[in-house]
Amino acid sequence: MKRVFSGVQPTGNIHIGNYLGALKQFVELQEDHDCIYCIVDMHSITMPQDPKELKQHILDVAALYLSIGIDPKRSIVFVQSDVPGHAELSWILTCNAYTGELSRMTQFKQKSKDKESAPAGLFCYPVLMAADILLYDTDVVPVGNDQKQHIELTRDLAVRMNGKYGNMFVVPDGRFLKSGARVMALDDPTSKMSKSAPNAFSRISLLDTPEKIKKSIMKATTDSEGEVRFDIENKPGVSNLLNIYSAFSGRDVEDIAAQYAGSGYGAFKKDLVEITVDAVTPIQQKYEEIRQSQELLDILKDGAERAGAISEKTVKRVKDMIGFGAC
Ligand code: ATP
Ligand code: LTN
Repeated sequence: MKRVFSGVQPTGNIHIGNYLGALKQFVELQEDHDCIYCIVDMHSITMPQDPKELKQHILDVAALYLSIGIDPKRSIVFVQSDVPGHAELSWILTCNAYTGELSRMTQFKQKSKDKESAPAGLFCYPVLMAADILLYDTDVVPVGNDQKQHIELTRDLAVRMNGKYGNMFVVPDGRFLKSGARVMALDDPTSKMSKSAPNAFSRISLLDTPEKIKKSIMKATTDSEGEVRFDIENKPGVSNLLNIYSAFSGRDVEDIAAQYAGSGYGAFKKDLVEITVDAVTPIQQKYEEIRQSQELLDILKDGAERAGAISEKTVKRVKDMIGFGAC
């Protein structure tokens, strides 16, 4: 079976962009892949985090993983900092990455702009991500479209190391979904829906109440034309809502647009509220059951042990190949 690896940062409420762009795939892939899902707390400290909140957010993401349908018997679920191999491999890869390629990463450019000085960890973020992936001999990495550049860098690093030292790493492929791969902010459909945007109505979190979901969708930016039509260029707001509708319902955007022809945005938005609430309600019910449970902690402990055993072998192989250590 092919190996799948992916991760989510514990930086706040997971939104429908994270879900439709990445997490939904995590569940589907379990059917015929050997899956490892990580909560990447080491990535999250590239931006300031409150220690108490960070701990809670780690458990929030873990509980959400299980609530959306990740099965800890089939897949490994663990926290990045519980497995030392991530930091070890990251350093080795850092010494083989170029500052030029890292400074071209758009995420770094975006997150460091307007800052007088950015943490070096933010600059090295994609190298740590490459370490996560290469540590598990990963074949497939399901992520949102915004991570394409980081996957390319991971592949470049794997090929570079293989060329330098012999067959060291599996070269992974990204897996991106068509609909939902990039969910845009509800208040500004030209930027992606984000956990960290100041306006809470710009996103729909998986744990939002029906009232909050309703308000966010009804307030969502559209245009004055009044016609439900998919046209990203001229109608980015409506097209984003169509995309979300399509991803939740499994229906084609054209088919949905045809259903609302001539009826304005009201009915379309009202139905989208219902579809979204129906999609998140079972997730929220499962979340309530598991979030405070001992079972959640046991699953993460077991996951760290299983991930640790796999990663130790890779770290040993890599260290041997580059000539590290005395014994
Ligand atoms: P932030 O927006 O605060 O930078 P984030 O929402 O990107 O955080 P991550 O934990 O970095 O959160 O991402 C988790 C997964 O969700 C990644 O695979 C990422 O590609 C995907 N993702 C994030 N935002 C979106 C979005 N708006 N649309 C689709 N996928 C997304
Ligand atoms: N950078 C990713 C999170 C992430 C990740 C990974 C995703 C860290 N390590 C390894 C896939 C594989 C993001 O989603 N922003």
